[in-house]
Amino acid sequence: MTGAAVKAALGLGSNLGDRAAHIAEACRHLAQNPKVRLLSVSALYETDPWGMTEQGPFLNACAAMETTLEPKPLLEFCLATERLMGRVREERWGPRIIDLDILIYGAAVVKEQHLTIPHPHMAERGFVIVPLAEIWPEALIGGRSAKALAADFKGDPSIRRFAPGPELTAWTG
Ligand code: A4P
Ligand code: MG
Repeated sequence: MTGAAVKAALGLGSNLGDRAAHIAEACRHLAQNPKVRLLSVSALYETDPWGMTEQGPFLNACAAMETTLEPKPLLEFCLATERLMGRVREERWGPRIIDLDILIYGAAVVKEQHLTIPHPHMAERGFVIVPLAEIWPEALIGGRSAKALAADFKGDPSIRRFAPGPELTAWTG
């Protein structure tokens, strides 16, 4: 990876098929992108569906990385990875084999038609904040740290630690 790298965080979610395998595969794609250095991936959390509640539980995780991709190419990469993995877009907030969201990109604030960073509503979503706080506790969201925001979800039964995150060494050396 050459050039100025920015620290960024992605949120990963899956609620169809082998959810853990889908999250691991998405991380492998990230790790294998020459413009990305994957720093860490959180544990997997099983979380009750938010928004559209008539669907199976999610596995959620967060990944921290350094990247020389600008926000738009990073979004393109996320969408391409979702497509490659066979995601079909049906209803908003509906079931999906993989969802990759850009949560934070350095200190950037982006408000474009197809890209909003920081990811909207993340501070209110335990399924985002709890795994993010695990790997990047000092990340700032609306002036508060991920660690401070995660404290609000302590003991929340809708967010359950499920399994360790994927092993990164196989891809990152
Ligand atoms: N988009 C805008 N900003 C971003 C960003 N920062 N990162 C655009 C990624 N994408 C971004 O997303 C629609 C479009 O959002 C993308 O094409 C991109 O241009 P999508 O993934 O196709 O649609 P979606 O995910 O169904 O809708 P939305 O509004 O993004 O939903 P969310 O907020 O991602 O919520 N419950 C649990 N427990 N765990 C979950 O992971 N996820 C959702 C989806 C609902 N309930 C959940 C979970
Ligand atoms: Mg999404």
